[in-house]
Amino acid sequence: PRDTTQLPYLKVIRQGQLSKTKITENGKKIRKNWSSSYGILSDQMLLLYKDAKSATQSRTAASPAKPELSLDLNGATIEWCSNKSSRKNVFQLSTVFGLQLLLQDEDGIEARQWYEAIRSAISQLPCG
Ligand code: I3P
Repeated sequence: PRDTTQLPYLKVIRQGQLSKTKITENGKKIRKNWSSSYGILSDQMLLLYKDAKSATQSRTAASPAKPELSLDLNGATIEWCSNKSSRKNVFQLSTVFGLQLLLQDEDGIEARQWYEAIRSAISQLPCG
């Protein structure tokens, strides 16, 4: 697949595998459903695709592939949480639109790098 960092419409800060589950949607608690995904972090959004292949299949040169989930980072909050899952290296990302996700990676270093990259992106946005 082609290198998504070359795509002109996104400033890609980090990309790679991570696991996710929604826990709250529109302010309502929902049943967990962990799945692996391929994340692309830009300065304003975290895009979550099913896998790396679907992330790089753009419809046209000017429009990116549609993610399963796209999270607006402006005003979002992020925190480590050890009490919301039996999994290790879990952190929670909450958007202003009432969506709460748990994100996780088995590799503690990878998880910390994701956490730090997202935290830093949030802090550089107007409401961060
Ligand atoms: C849930 C599933 C989740 C688990 C969750 C269970 O059961 O096993 O993986 O979350 O735990 O309720 P079900 O498949 O029947 O919905 P973790 O893997 O994050 O621990 P929870 O109820 O303690 O959130």
